[in-house]
Amino acid sequence: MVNITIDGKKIQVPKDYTVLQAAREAGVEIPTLCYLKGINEIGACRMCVVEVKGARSLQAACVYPVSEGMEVITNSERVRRARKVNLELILSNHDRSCLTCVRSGNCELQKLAEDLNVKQIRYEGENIRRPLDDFSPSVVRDPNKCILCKRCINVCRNVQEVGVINANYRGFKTVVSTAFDRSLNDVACTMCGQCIQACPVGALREKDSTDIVWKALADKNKYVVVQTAPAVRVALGEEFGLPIGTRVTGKMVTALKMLGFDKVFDTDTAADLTIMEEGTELINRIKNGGKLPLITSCSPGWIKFCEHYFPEFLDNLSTCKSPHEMFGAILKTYFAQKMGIDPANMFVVSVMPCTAKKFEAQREELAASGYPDVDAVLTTRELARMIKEAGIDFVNLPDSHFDEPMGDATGAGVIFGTTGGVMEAALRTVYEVLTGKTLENVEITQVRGLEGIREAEIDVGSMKIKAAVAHGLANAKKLLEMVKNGEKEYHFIEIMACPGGCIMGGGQPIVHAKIKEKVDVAKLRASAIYDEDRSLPIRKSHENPTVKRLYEEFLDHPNSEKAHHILHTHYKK
Ligand code: HC0
Ligand code: SF4
Repeated sequence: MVNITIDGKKIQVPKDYTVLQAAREAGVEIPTLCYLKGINEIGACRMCVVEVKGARSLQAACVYPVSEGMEVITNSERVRRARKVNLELILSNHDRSCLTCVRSGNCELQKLAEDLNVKQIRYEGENIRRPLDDFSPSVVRDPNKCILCKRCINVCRNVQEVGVINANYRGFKTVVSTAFDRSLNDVACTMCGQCIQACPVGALREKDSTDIVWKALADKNKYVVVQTAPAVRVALGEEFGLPIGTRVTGKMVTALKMLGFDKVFDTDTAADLTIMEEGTELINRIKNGGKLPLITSCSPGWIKFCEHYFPEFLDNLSTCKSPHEMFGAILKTYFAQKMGIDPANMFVVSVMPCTAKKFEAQREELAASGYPDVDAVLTTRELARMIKEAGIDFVNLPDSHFDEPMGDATGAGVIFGTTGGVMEAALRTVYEVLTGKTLENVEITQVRGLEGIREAEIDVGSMKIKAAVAHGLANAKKLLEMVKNGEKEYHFIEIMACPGGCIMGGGQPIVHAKIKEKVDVAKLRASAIYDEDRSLPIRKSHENPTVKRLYEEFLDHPNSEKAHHILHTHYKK
């Protein structure tokens, strides 16, 4: 421990602390912009400058280490002036079309300008106009709004270990871009959207699909169906000021009905269907000497990562489509027949916490009826924008239920939304199928938690299933390397591209860096997911009445020829 003084306040802090950490512990507020705890601590924006007695120049608190006897001043005339000049310089070279920016109201730069009382910009930058990169189906990059904080670069490189974006050129010409300034669509980007989550401003955002959804809703010839992913219901409320981890399932359904969707369904139902198909696939691969480990295939960011970086594992992927794609395929076949609707006139919208799902929906492999299984994907944020645009008072809405005849979902389906959930849901079913016994305690806690890689051995009758879970692509890479080297052997692996799983997807509400520093967003959203599981009367996928009826009336049995045709696919090298 060392003794330091901040603004006259004497405190003791660990000797490996930075001045910023010490100040925040002492309750002293220092503004930050490029700082993102644990991810981007590079002192680039110089918004956190402070005076350190004895040091000639001002120091960036986020990188300056504490030392015994240090005296720090965070709020002098000199400090305030320097911060303001730095901020004005950043603003002088920033596209300030704030009124029409998707991040207006949730922009860290805008907030800082307000907090630092910036009322004019005394400098006029050269303002080089750069082209927008909107060729990716998932992520739009606007270099004119970029403030070069490098948070996106570090998330992509260190958390996802993809590293497709970097700082190109030098000095005033510096731009965050890809190698040779190609589009994100033309490099090995996984479309995970974690860079959007890290961006403090509007330089990175999702490709907007609200217009095509409004258009479909207005088209009298279209039967427009919407489904909502497990993770959306525990985060959508944040867009309307509700606390992180608030469950808004019933309000969300009401809002979707008010927006004019003909049917509102739950992707959780299809998650249960996925468990039937994927659980059967696992049992078959184990019994018949098939390719192991079986690896989950529901996270499209992970699939794209596998295609680019680990093609040798493509045959390990489950052939199951992801749940929302399965649902789309069922809607345009079974449901369309049942309702007497031509699938050509059906428009399926998925509301997802994910940007990669926009890319997935466009994949040619995923069109069982001859039409795309899913026509449009909205992120959680885009749905919130549509609700606001329609003038709906979301917070005060009453609850509604998902529509029949596909309205049943189980707790197993909802836990898909957090890391470890697919594994737990699968094990709940596989255990009962293989042993013929009832699983008394459905909560398989060995696979829960937020450790990057988790392992479990589950007794199922006469055999043990060796399982592993990884979330975040750096962890996925680590796990796959171990499997490749023969260091580890498993029957079943769950991989989710985003750290925390879908609850922390690239399409979820964006939480300010300062809040992320104080609260564990993933933990709060995950516990809401587990609460929802506990609140449901059925918690095992194979007990879902809608799924049972689907097999009786249409699919025959899990992994049947028909199920293979409609619900499965194959990702090729
Ligand atoms: Fe997920 Fe899904 S759980 S990928 O994480 O499997 O995006 O929430 O909708 O499809 O169900 C995302 C979340 C889904 C799918 C489901 C799966
Ligand atoms: Fe990197 Fe993911 Fe952003 Fe692509 S979407 S640039 S992989 S963080």
